[in-house]
Amino acid sequence: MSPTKEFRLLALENPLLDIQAFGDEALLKKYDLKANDAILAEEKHQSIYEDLLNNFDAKLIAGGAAQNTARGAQYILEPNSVVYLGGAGDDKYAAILRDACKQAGLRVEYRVDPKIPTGRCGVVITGHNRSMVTELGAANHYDLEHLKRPDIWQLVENAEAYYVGGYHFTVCPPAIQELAKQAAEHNKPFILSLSAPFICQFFKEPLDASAPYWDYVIGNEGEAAAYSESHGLGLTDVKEIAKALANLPKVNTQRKRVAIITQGTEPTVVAVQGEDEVKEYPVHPLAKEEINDTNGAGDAFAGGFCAGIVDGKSLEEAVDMGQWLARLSIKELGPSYPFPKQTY
Ligand code: 26A
Repeated sequence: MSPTKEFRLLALENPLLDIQAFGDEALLKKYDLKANDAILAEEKHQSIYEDLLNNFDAKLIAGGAAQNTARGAQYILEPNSVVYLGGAGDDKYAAILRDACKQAGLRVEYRVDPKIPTGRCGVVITGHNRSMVTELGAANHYDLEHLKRPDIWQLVENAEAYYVGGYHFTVCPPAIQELAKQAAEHNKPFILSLSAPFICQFFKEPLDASAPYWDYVIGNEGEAAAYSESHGLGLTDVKEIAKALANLPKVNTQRKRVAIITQGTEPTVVAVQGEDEVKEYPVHPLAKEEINDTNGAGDAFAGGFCAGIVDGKSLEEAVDMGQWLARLSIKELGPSYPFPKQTY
């Protein structure tokens, strides 16, 4: 890939503002939340945002999983390397997001819906866990029309790699398929994150429709387990699940699929299509007292990994870049990266 070209990586998903606070068991119980999960808000969750802001000293932090990844990749790559697409409102929260992305040097092209509020994600931190409750708002209205707008489509055609956050399966699967096909037709890498167990369980159909296009599929141990269960694989071993993912049928036969499964502090598992051996890469150690919170750690891993792939690094080095960026993000509050910038 050409290092002088601009906006080589194009990412798509749901821009959200995180309303993040340190909470406790009682708060999780009040809203019927698991300690480590990501869900869409239901009626019973409606008051959590005000509750976090008023009673738990919540902070407003730029979020949206793939937007975090896009900021992360841009953190490592040359200026003007990454462009991010998604739906937002025209309000205070959108302004905060735009500002954070601008500071990170990330170009955003939002589909703006002035009538609908920007999406928000309540994040409850307890220990090393994070529980997320999302109200998608304007992010839920992203559409194919925006993707196909001539100026946006030009960015799509210009890009040399695509990253899609699996959370977007709840929003606009046709847009995901368009990017997937574009990647396969032009032999560009298509990178997908499984994002959350509920995507594997309840959005199986659009997920499976995109699977033949995955050149890289990234997930964590919980998502791998949910994938195995919802697809009747009968596998519980993470290495075996990674192997199964790597060997699913594939459209672009010029690239072997790679499945990457992170496991928190346990080694990152990497399986390559057609290869018997599944590799394990230990994570970069981090002292307990250096941990701020794990919100966005997986997104940061994906950001570092994408930067490596876009820059033509080896698989091993791309994994190392992912682990490096995840470690940096865990030391920050929320899905953020340290400034002044550190270099890989
Ligand atoms: C559709 N859903 C549920 C979501 C999300 C989401 N990003 C997009 N769509 N639910 C949580 N997040 C984001 O995940 C990040 C941590 O990985 C949060 O905004 C948080 O920044």
